[in-house]
Amino acid sequence: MSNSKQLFRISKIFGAYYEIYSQEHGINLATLRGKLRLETKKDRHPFVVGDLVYVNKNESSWIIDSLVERKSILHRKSSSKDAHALSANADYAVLIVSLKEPETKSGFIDRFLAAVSISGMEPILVFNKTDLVNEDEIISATSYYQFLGYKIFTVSIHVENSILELKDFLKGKVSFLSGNSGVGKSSIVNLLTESKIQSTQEISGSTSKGKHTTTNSTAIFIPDGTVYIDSPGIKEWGILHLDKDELLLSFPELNIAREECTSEFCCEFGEDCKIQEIFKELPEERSKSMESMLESLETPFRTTRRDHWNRSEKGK
Ligand SMILES: Nc1nc2c(ncn2[C@@H]2O[C@H](COP(=O)(O)OP(=O)(O)O)[C@@H](O)[C@H]2O)c(=O)[nH]1
Ligand SMILES: [Mg+2]
Repeated sequence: MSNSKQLFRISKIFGAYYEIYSQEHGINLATLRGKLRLETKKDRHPFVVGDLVYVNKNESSWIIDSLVERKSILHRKSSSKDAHALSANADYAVLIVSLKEPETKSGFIDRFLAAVSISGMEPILVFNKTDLVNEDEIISATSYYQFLGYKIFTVSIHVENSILELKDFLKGKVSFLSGNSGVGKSSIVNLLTESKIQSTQEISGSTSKGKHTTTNSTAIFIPDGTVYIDSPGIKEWGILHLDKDELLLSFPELNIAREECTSEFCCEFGEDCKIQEIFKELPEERSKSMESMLESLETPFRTTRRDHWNRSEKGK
């Protein structure tokens, strides 16, 4: 009797069921081993989409036995009740940004970059809809992020082959894809996966199995080994899981000042603080972002906003 453990990746989570994938066995449904289920009673979803797990086959059913240590995990947290792990083990956290219709605000980008900075993933910014703006507008939206050292792509679904460079870059890697609604994420996922079934693939939260879904991320597997983890539209990147120091360090500009700072445990942000000095020199949009995020940390509940996740949690 073969009882050897097989390595799978979690591709979807719904209720007590996990959709798991391996190249050898394809997509299967699995449940948790009883003991694991007891250990994790409080936290109903001990696993996150992207997790690698060892799974046993018990007659005809797959039972998840254990979790492989994560190399990265991305969270967002807008309030004590609204906190989610979005994806684990991705190499890249990709934000699809729209240059126009709708224009993604830099405050949103900066929150994303802050959340990703403690995830173990490399942030990638994809500026979409280049066809709707001129060259100067593209440069003005992207150049500062490029200057800070972030990996940037500029694409349009209407410019033939413009996503090939991105596709090539993501090849063989695990990428978490996000963006606020309307930016063109589904269109880009379709081009990356060369399929038109993306929008129909999304699991509806109203099925009995979908009812207890706490994460709607879905992994998509390409035969060449590339993995895309698609997320539902995210309205706000809550950064309450960061402490103040992590937030400051998430700004490469301030990070430099922080390194030069001699009073290692201060961070009071006082009068003759080096960080404060650099802070004054930040471009207006960046300093607004930081101020807004610092304010979120100080008065966390003022910024709480109901969004997609909250709604899907209702009626439990
Ligand atoms: N002009 C232009 N429209 C785009 C582009 N990418 C997506 N769109 C349009 O933007 C709208 C939203 O796209 P969709 O992929 O559904 O965005 P999602 O909400 O992020 O998944 C659709 O009408 C798309 O046709 C682009 O590069 N240029
Ligand atoms: Mg979409």
